[in-house]
Amino acid sequence: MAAAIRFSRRHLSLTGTNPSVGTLIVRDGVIVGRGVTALGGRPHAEPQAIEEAGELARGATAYVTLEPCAHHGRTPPCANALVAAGVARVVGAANDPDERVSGKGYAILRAAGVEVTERVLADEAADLMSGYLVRSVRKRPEVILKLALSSDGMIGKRGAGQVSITGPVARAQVHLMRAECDAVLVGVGTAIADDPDLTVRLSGLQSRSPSRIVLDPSLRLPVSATLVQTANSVPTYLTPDQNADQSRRETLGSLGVRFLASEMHEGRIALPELLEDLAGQGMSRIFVEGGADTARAFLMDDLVDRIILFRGPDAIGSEGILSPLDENNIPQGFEMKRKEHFGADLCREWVRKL
Ligand code: AOF
Ligand code: ZN
Repeated sequence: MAAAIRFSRRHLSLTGTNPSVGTLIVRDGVIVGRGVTALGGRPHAEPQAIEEAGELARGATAYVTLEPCAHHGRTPPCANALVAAGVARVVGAANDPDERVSGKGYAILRAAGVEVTERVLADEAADLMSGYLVRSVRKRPEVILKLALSSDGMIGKRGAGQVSITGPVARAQVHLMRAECDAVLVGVGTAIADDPDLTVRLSGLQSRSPSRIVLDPSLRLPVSATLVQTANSVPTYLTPDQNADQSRRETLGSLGVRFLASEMHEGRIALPELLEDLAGQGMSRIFVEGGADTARAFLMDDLVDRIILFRGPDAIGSEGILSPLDENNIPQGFEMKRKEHFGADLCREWVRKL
């Protein structure tokens, strides 16, 4: 199952609103078929693994990271496909909250005499499907807040633009995290001060840059910003409110920038409504990268599902911008899931229980 879960990671953020599921078919200790949910979400993992296994599936064990589906979508139910292939045993990890499936997939298998073992490494599998699960349960995309803190708890330096707080290994990890999300989101203050790319610049994964969203109700982002200048190659969204300047909007639009209309609430963008729009665009995981005000806004609205803190070894000092959050004031309801060194930096991750 651990191998099936690792395999499922391959298509994370590439399967639309469907989770990226992994299936391994094993016979006499040998993997004879592999499947991962296809790009866009279909076909599902199981039929691909069954096809690869061919006749070898008969009497074999299938490891699936999500309960096999029981509904007739664009493809017949995966539970029926496993039965038809003659699989003797199915080992499942995460349960599926989708009411068309929940419990029904396993019931189809058991009714056909297939031996079923449920919830093997269920938490590990669910962790890789968190976008899908949060979307199902909370009816909005998963919000992942990432902050890089200096040793003295700062996330930047006033007037200094981008300052490097973490080293190259941690930065590569951040790029990988971006690749596994549907969008990266920052506030317009950060977008102006840092002029970031917010892309994935890892060898072999450059095509995995997610969409970029800048919270910018007044369309303050300059046309010369890197985000605007590269909007034709990586989808870039701004969030004008109803008072935003129409001619600016046209100029930005002509450069490929896209827009998500935002409602204002007490002088700030209404985040629940924005997230609803993002869910409507098919997004399941939003990676919030700052700055402090944006992080605070998501935290205050109780809209953060996962917190990732990197701690660098160096201090920034009195010119620093204080982080809204550190290891000692993680909100209630979060559980630490990971503590790992990347070079000289320490990464800790907390997840809010579903
Ligand atoms: C599986 N294997 O690889 C995946 C599953 O719109 P559809 O017909 O593709 O169905 C989407 C639902 O299928 C989704 O909500 C989830 O319950 C399940 N995803 N199931 O057996 C897979 N990706
Ligand atoms: Zn299926």
